[in-house]
Amino acid sequence: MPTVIVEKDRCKGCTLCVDICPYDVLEMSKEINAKGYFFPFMKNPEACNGCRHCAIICPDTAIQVEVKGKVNERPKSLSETQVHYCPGCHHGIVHRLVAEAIDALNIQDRTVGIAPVGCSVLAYNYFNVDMHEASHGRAAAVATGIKRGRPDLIVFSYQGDGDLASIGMAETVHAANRGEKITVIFINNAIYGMTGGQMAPTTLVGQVATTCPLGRNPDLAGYPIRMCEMLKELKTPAYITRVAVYNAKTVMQAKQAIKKAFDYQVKGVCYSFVEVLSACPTGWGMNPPDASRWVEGSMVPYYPLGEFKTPEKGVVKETER
Ligand SMILES: Cc1ncc(C[n+]2csc(CCOP(=O)(O)OP(=O)(O)O)c2C)c(N)n1
Repeated sequence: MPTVIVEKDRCKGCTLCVDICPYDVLEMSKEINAKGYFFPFMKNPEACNGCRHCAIICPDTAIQVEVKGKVNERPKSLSETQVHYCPGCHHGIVHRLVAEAIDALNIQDRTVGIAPVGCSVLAYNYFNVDMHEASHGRAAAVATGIKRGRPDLIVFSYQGDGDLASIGMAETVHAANRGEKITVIFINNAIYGMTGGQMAPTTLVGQVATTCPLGRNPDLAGYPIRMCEMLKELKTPAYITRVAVYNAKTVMQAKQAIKKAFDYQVKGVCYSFVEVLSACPTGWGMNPPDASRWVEGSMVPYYPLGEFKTPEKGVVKETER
């Protein structure tokens, strides 16, 4: 019988695992862990079929599922350090996917990540690769410098929507247009999370933020910027895609996209951009399962998922540039 193994002191009690389980196997404890959070346990072990959805959705890598003696391994490129993100924040899921891609491509010893300013400012603590901090919005410029100086390295930036699409918009557009051979992971949570939930360029029309308490008004703030749609109009960049991580299926699709974006760089193809629609339960004032549902129900209709540009489709070939 499969077993869900919970590292209870890593858990932040977000309940995403309980919510996602298709067989109602898990329940939250009545006691609290060392950090003061409730944590899941198997209330209904015989119902578990080992689908691993709970482990796939856990933002804190607190869950492993043992199926026929095999356990989902923690990626080598992810450090043991507990992420500081709020319960149910999707940053933790995306960190794991990035680390899994680095492991799968066997590039851990030559990968350099650029951490932004925003909630993921401490990303340098969470990846077992060389990391560089950039000032707010400047990750693309720092990545450009490192990649041009050391073309043998695999360079990625990890940036929020305030960092990448607001203060860093110019750097982003020009790095894409120059076709820098970097991989960009863009976390679109429709808000400035770190600074207290202010309106971002990506905040949806009508969405409440601390700087638009009546909801975003396009007469005053314009419409939310769709980065993939904008960047795909440039001739140069190779791979532009939008994914999400609100359920097991989308997490698996995001995993493929992130791996592809790194693989293109390994193969010498230019600029890859992966936008990940992400939940910010704290900034949105929602519980984590509702925040994940809000990504699906409110963000996806405005920010459709899918590939906008791929090198295979012949939009950019290295020799054409
Ligand atoms: C030059 C500069 N301007 C403004 C700030 C304040 N600031 C810090 S993080 C941030 C926005 C973060 O939002 P986002 O990039 O969307 O990331 P999130 O925190 O949501 O993950 C801002 C405006 C700063 N640190 N430096």
